[in-house]
Amino acid sequence: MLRLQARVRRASAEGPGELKRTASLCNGCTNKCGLWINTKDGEFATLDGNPDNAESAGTLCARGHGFAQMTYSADRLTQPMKRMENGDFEPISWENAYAEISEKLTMIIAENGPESFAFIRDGRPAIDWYAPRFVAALGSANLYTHGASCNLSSQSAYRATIGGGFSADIANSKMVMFIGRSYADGITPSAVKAVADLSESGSCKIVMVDPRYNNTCNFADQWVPIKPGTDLALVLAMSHVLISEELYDKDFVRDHVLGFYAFKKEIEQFPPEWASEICGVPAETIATLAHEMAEAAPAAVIEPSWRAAFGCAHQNSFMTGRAVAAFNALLGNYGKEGGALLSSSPSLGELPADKFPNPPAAQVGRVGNAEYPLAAPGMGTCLAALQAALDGKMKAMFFYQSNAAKGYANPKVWEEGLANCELVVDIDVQMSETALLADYVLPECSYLERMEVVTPHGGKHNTLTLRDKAIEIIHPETKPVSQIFTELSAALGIGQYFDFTIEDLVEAQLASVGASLDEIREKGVIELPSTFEYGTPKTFATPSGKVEFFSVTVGRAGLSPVITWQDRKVHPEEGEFYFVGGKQAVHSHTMTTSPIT
Ligand SMILES: Nc1nc2c(c(=O)[nH]1)N[C@H]1C(S)=C(S)[C@@H](COP(=O)(O)OP(=O)(O)OC[C@H]3O[C@@H](n4cnc5c(=O)[nH]c(N)nc54)[C@H](O)[C@@H]3O)O[C@H]1N2
Ligand SMILES: Nc1nc2c(c(=O)[nH]1)N[C@H]1C(S)=C(S)[C@@H](COP(=O)(O)OP(=O)(O)OC[C@H]3O[C@@H](n4cnc5c(=O)[nH]c(N)nc54)[C@H](O)[C@@H]3O)O[C@H]1N2
Ligand code: SF4
Ligand SMILES: [Mo]
Repeated sequence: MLRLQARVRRASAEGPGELKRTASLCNGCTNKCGLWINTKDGEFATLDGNPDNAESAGTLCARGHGFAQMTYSADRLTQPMKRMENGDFEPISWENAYAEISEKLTMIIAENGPESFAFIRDGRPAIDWYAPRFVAALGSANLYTHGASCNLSSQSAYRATIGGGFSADIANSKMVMFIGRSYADGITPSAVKAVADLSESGSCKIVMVDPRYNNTCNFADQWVPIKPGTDLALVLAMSHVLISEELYDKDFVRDHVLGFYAFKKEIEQFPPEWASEICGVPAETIATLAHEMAEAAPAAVIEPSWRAAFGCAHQNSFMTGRAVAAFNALLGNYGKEGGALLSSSPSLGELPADKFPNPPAAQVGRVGNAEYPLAAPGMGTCLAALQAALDGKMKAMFFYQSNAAKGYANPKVWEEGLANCELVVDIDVQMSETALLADYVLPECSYLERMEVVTPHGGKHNTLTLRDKAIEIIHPETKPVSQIFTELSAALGIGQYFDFTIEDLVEAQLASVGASLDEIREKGVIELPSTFEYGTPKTFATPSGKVEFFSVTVGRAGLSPVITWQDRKVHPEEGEFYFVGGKQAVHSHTMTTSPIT
């Protein structure tokens, strides 16, 4: 665990000396909240939320404040480490680490093909730029996020049903239903503020569907306790009410839905009384919720949720995601004020090909694509890579900023899979459980000590944000991700794809949209032209261009093409309990909780 409190070394924010501020993004979790890092005499002093950041709007959570201190933590990795035959780790120079890793990886790929190498990471800006390039330059397509332990199922379901993700326009909603999503526990600070403001305004009915009374229930008008893993029954029954009582948006369905009649027929068998038996929510409550949502539509929405309820946890998570997307379609709320807004992201322009040549696309498919054809392509399923390792086919695995062996569930199986590999490399800031199973551990400098690629954000505003370097590197043998990939690639003979500094890259990215480094440093954000406007989308990015209540693609993958009931896989025996997982507001996954000695 990164021990933060006792070892804080902060320049006093008060007293003589000027505070210098540097634009950055928090690295305490996936949210990437915008920050100003205040330093004095080269040391971290304080940080402030950046009010110009369109997503976090100046808000930060307690973790964000505390996490900055990790830079000075005594538990940081300070030099590259190599696991010896007896299992102990010993320091190794960067030069030797690069040389040994390169030799082993080159041999593995030569003997077993590029499909025997996989890269798994927590999808964040820098690595999202470097890893695809690195993996492709080696001829592999095996790039995965940690999504299989987060929201791969719901994201894949939204992709199959509406062509991509969506957000809930809660500030303008008259009724919002959260299904297993707690802003105040699985914190997004700006969202906590939004839901608190909404609660105070009294203009919106907030419904919280959760087996436990989570911390966001304090802002809710109604808590709907439900049996874990049965949310699909609730959503199908609410759909049944809308359709059987003709309360759905008929114009939207006529123009934008594929498979409505198949779905209508299918869910005749799923009235509230049926669902009540399964999910434990009284039939009258289900019917009333459906009536109220219809009344408030189109300014009514089921929020997309994130992890626990149907992000990945249950066998029916994918089907639940489809049903949620379909219910929103019945409300006719896509693109509408207070409804469900389709996700979008601005693109940067092309980078000059002479300086930033693109590696050719891999000739082999990604391991797992055949077995899991519905997995969102930007994520893939790392469980397929693990299975290949267990089967002896995946020989080399790289991890970046992700602790699979502790946090992705089934740690013993990960341990077994990694033990089967001939080469495991982990890039981390501390000796995580995955690092402990690696052959080489490469220490990154902390996020205060590095500049990273520019990050585009979409939504109502199109913006670019920057994580800039706020302080000099403290431990001289730690390096930023950009430098690690440039140097490792050179050792691997693929250096031509990384022959630039991070400053070159950031400047080229900014130039591609007519912006400059000085400009983004001044506000920490650059506003790009916005294309957002309310209104029903003309088309959805699905094969039919419609919201697919019936999907040929899903049918081909061996699942029911029409959205229907599917049970959770495991049920407690008599005398056993359901296991419900959830975030704690003060912790970030394993990185603040796992005991490392
Ligand atoms: N029981 C349970 N399991 C869960 C969850 C849960 O709620 N309960 N949540 C799930 C979810 S939603 C997710 S997204 C996953 C997340 O799972 P992971 O992606 O594994 O995230 P963490 O556990 O936070 O591990 C992040 C790792 O990155 C390292 N790190 C921190 N800063 C840096 C840096 O600057 N550079 C580098 N290179 N490394 C850094 C940390 O030391 C840590 O080892 O966990 C999932 N697992
Ligand atoms: N404090 C903190 N905040 C974080 C993170 C963190 O590590 N720590 N990580 C970030 C990340 S990566 C993510 S993915 C998000 C996750 O954000 P959330 O998805 O909101 O987080 P969870 O806490 O995993 O789950 C939310 C709620 O789902 C409930 N739940 C569990 N099972 C079920 C079920 O079957 N049905 C229903 N209806 N409810 C259920 C739990 O009781 C919990 O209150 O949080 C982000 N914010
Ligand atoms: S939610 Fe908290 S920990 Fe996560 S990025 Fe924002 S401030 Fe950092
Ligand atoms: Mo997550």
